[in-house]
Amino acid sequence: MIGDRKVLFSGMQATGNLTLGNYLGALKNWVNIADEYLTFFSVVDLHSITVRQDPAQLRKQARALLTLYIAAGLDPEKNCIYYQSHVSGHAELAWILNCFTYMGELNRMTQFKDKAAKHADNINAGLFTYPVLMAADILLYQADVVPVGKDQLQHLEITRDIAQRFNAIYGDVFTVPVPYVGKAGAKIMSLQDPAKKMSKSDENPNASIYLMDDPDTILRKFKRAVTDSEGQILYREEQPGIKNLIDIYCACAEKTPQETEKEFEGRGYGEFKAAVGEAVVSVLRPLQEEFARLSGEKAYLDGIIKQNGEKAEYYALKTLRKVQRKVGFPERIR
Ligand code: ATP
Ligand code: LTN
Repeated sequence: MIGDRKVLFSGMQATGNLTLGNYLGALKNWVNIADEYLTFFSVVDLHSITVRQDPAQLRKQARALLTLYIAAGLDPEKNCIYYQSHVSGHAELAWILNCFTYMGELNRMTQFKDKAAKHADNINAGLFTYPVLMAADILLYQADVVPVGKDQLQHLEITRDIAQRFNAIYGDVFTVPVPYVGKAGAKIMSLQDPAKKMSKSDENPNASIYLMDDPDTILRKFKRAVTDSEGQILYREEQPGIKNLIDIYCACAEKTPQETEKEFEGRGYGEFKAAVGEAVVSVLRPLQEEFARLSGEKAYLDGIIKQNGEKAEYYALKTLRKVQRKVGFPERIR
């Protein structure tokens, strides 16, 4: 809480091209619930460098991501949209929280295990302590609610543990946050392997729909999506490919799985896949148009970046100073 307002924090890494999974699992929910909260939406570029990045590319992607937050419908006058690296409190609090987090806890994180396996040549300490930086992001703003996709729930759990541990020693310093997972689209799966989540780092471009894909590409990828030979459009675990397509359709067309089953009863996969493709195209088209328009507004975006960076810093410092005092760092003499 800040004053009498509940706080919402979330972020995304500026790595690679965003997928439909990122949009339906995270960004779309942010837009839906933002009005109820004092919000902070960060482009978490500090997290991005846990995996090796090309500097020019990272800068470009971070700017594109920030632009996309706005294009998706987050008004930057009302929502604090900013770069994590512009607020040094994230790294400072992360250091302190590192000293309240156990190796054993971090060892259990499945994202670490997955990423370590994927980047066996660069298993750096930042990759290992990634969840602590994420905890710092959230706790720095006294966030009550953190909208994320299902894959991030374990990180939310460790954030809560760290906050509670710290509070138990020093009194009520941090708000203990709860995750918010949207109803539809919480876990969009790969179009080529419905057992795997759709991921921006997937090597097979046909596995993911990218937010900037053109309509033909989107329709083609859905046409090629891996399904089964059951031939019925039913929402059940035995048909993971079709279930995933129903999830996507429901999230884009604002329908329930039951309504979708009924709508496509007796119709073939080809027809259904085309309908899913069309639903996705209609959701992405306005987003792409707004993104293109905003990208040309350089001065406007620069103003937002400066203004919101300062706003974030203001709130971040409040918590940081309190934490520094609590752990026993000397008072600052001005
Ligand atoms: P990477 O593939 O590089 O690990 P990612 O695609 O998982 O990245 P993140 O930046 O780690 O993307 O995640 C941003 C947000 O999108 C998080 O809230 C995450 O839960 C959500 N998200 C990512 N992939 C999916 C998905 N397939 N379905 C639903 N939500 C997702
Ligand atoms: N780890 C998250 C990105 C992230 C985040 C956060 C999400 C970094 N800090 C704070 C919510 C709140 C991911 O999506 N991979």
